[in-house]
Amino acid sequence: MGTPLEKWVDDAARLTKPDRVVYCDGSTAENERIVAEMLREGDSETLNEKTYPNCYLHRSSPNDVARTEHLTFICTPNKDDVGPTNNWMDPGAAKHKIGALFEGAMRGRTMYVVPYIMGPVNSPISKAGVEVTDSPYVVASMRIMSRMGKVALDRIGSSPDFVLGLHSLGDLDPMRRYIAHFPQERLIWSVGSGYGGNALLGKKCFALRIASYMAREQGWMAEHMLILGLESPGGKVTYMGAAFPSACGKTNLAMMVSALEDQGYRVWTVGDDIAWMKVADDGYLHAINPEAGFFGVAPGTGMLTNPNVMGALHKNTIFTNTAMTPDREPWWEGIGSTPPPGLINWKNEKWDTLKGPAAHPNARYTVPAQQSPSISPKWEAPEGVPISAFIFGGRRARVAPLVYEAFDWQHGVFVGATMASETTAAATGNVGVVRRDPMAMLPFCGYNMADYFHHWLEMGTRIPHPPKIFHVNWFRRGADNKFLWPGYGENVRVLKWILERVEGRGAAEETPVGFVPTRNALTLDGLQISPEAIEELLSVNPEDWEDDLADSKQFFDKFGARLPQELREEHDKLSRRLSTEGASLARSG
Ligand code: GTP
Ligand code: SPV
Ligand code: MN
Repeated sequence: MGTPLEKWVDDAARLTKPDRVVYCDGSTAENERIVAEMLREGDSETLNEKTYPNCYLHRSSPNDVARTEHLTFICTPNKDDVGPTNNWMDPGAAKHKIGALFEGAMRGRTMYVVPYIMGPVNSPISKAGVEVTDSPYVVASMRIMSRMGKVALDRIGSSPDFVLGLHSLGDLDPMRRYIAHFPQERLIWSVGSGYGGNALLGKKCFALRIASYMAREQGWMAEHMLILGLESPGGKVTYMGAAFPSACGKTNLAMMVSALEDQGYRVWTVGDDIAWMKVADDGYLHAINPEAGFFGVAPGTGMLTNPNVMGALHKNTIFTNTAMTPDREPWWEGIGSTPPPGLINWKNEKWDTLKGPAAHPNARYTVPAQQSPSISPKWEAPEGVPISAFIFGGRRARVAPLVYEAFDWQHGVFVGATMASETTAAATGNVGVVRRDPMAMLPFCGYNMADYFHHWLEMGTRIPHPPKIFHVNWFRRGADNKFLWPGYGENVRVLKWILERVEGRGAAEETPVGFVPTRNALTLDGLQISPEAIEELLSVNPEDWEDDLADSKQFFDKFGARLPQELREEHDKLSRRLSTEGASLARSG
């Protein structure tokens, strides 16, 4: 009796006891009702209807503004299967503990059943999910971020093949907040948070944590990567995937307005946060963007840094925790205008400088992908796009050069596995502390990261034309503590060198860490940057790298014998190359 979906929804309703259950069809009429409900809850308001039609500002609870990694759990029977970098709970114990918080949690509220597809509707790489939630903000956001409603319901039908997600705002008390994943059951339980990555369950919970688990079982990859196409003169487009940790520049790179447009280089956006990839018949790894919208960081986004994003945000957009001008327009630090008198901050107070930033540093916009002027004509291609380069990167004030290329796949996996980055406001906790964040997946890998490294090494043997692997760092600082590299649209200069390397051109110098562009290999015309800055940006300092190696060794040691031997090998090889280099520098110096 009833489909697997209906049965599961009945169970969820028995547990949470909502007043009403609404199956969402994704229609415009339904969205109007959802938005009205969102406005009625009092934490959202309508923005200027002339300049921002169909746009809303949502304010989340001040203690609920970012992902909470310490409250995020992977629940498998065996603790070793989640590894040293994940929080673990026994599935039974988790059901007991978190089940008590779901008990009656939707009393007096509406339970929305949100069926959705991650990925283009007709793509063989796509997957279905269902999120049950009592938050109209989550429903409205999921409608932007995924293919939601009837199209997903039709696909699921009477099949049991979908990822289940149960979400309730609960009482929003961080003491009663849990984001729990049960990968073996394809199940997510999230309670006590209304914030993006904790509450929009199709995104990090499904498309990365559950999907990475499935990908390993099934021989594909789910990665925290943007997907872009770099068009070169003549119109050829080369696709690249780039993994940077949260708030380290994926959206901005994927949507950049190229500084070399007049030379024929242009960037097309396929995705800005997540890539699902499978080996295709042509021997290339093909990537789809499982999402349908962008949940992007607002602060720092302006007409100077990213006109494409700014152009996309003037309609059908939900803003979260931005400030608002007296004209009811969204505002944030870095938007490009001075704060107008009468500005209301993200906490809904009259702002003054003593109150700190007017927008929360992790304020976000949720916008349909097709509104970006840079959206790729291939962004919904069912077969995905063939990936020629992987780019790892992070925020490193020191150590990592602007760009370098790994010697081969195994070395590239080592480069990804030893990535490190300064922490940001995208997660609660300290900001600006360097931590190891392998492949930008530290908070998102749904199983033991040692096994994840194995999977990466294994994939290398299965892809006839594997992507070349690079590492970038837009965030290196000079002695004055300022960024040495202008970033944003100028990053295309680095993409151009990467493209040249992929095509077997591009001048490079071999260093202990990999191939670095020779001093004149980067196209710098039209850019005001001193030769000294370029020198510093491209420099590889053996002493800094020795320190970094000691730190990555400590990180590797956490995994014990489960760490692939190949990574220890690469660590030793780098160590040897550095000491040879250090010795020859000492001789020549
Ligand atoms: P998540 O959505 O959290 O995964 O973040 P993301 O990786 O997409 O980062 P995003 O592009 O939103 O950028 C985060 C912050 O870094 C914003 O404040 C940007 O303005 C800033 N940023 C992005 N690219 C650059 C760059 O090339 N140089 C500098 N200096 N800042 C950048
Ligand atoms: C990130 O933190 O990497 C994000 C935002 O993309 S969230 O959806 O909250 O995870
Ligand atoms: Mn992200």
